[in-house]
Amino acid sequence: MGKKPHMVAILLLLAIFTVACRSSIVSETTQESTSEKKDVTVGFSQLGAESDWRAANTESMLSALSKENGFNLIYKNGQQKQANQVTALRMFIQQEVDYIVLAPETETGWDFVLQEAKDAGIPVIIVDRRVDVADRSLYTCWVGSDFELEGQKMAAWIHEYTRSAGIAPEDVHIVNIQGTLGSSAQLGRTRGLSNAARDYGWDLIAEESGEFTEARGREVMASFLHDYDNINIVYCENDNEAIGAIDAIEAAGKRVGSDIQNGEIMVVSFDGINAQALEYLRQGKISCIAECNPLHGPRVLELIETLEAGGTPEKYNYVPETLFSSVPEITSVTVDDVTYEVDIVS
Ligand code: GZL
Ligand code: ZN
Repeated sequence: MGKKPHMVAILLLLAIFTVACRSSIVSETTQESTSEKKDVTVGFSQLGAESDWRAANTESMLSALSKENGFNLIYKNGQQKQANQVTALRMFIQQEVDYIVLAPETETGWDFVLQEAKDAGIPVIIVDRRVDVADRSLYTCWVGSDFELEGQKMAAWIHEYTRSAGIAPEDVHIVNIQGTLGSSAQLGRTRGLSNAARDYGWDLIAEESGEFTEARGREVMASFLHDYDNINIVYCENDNEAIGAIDAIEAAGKRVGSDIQNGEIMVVSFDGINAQALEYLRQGKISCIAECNPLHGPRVLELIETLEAGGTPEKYNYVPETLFSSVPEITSVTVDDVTYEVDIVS
């Protein structure tokens, strides 16, 4: 009898040991299979290479969707042409990628190709600018900036500045060097300014697209200076345009700065990526920059990981952004009863 209990104990221990080993073997094999997890194939269509913002965005996306992170990335650059992006998306569909990531040049014209992606069962993630499609189920989710809020914050900053400087609204003479017409960044920033000009009674003299580039920004500013002699604020819808505009203003023998009362022309801008623009901000040549964060790579990685795990990400994922300014007196702005801090740089 004495023998029996020991035997039972030994058998029991043996059984426990066997189960433990099996589970560790099982976890190793599942461990192994996860390490051999099939790479996720992503087709990424970037709109172009027009600005420093775009370069930083591309860099962020490519380093996030890397081989080390388990991705097989097919990257196509559309060279500022939607037709090239549509061709790229059709190629991704043909190659049966697992996901399509699209940074669209402009908002419209995507319904047919996104329907083809949906019919092929390929989820589409939109990055940065928006797509304006009749059926929003054609894309799984979007990550980017609230462009109209960027414009509203900048307009609120201009209102704070001109009011505290004692400049009457009718003496605020603004020109807008717009971004690529039809892009979400242009539509939102333009709306933010034009609605504020209407509400505050500013003189919004003219608006024309500078295509988010330095060269066009310079040309558009030169033509504005040729046609109008009362400009005192230049609203540039990105930093590259602002750099070109400052060149044109100084070439015309005028000064840029915040001292509007003494004939300086104030320049404000968007992005906050370009080193030259940040240097101009410190020097006071640019008075305020609304941050537009380009680092969407990690955010897209997280969205894909959520989808891979069978989760449902938020449909619209906005990134938080601030204002940078070299004018110390204005430390915050309020838009629709929400107050936003201003980062004062010196
Ligand atoms: C904004 C982005 C814009 C940047 C420009 O998210 O789409 O395009 O503001 C870029 O610099 O060219
Ligand atoms: Zn003339």
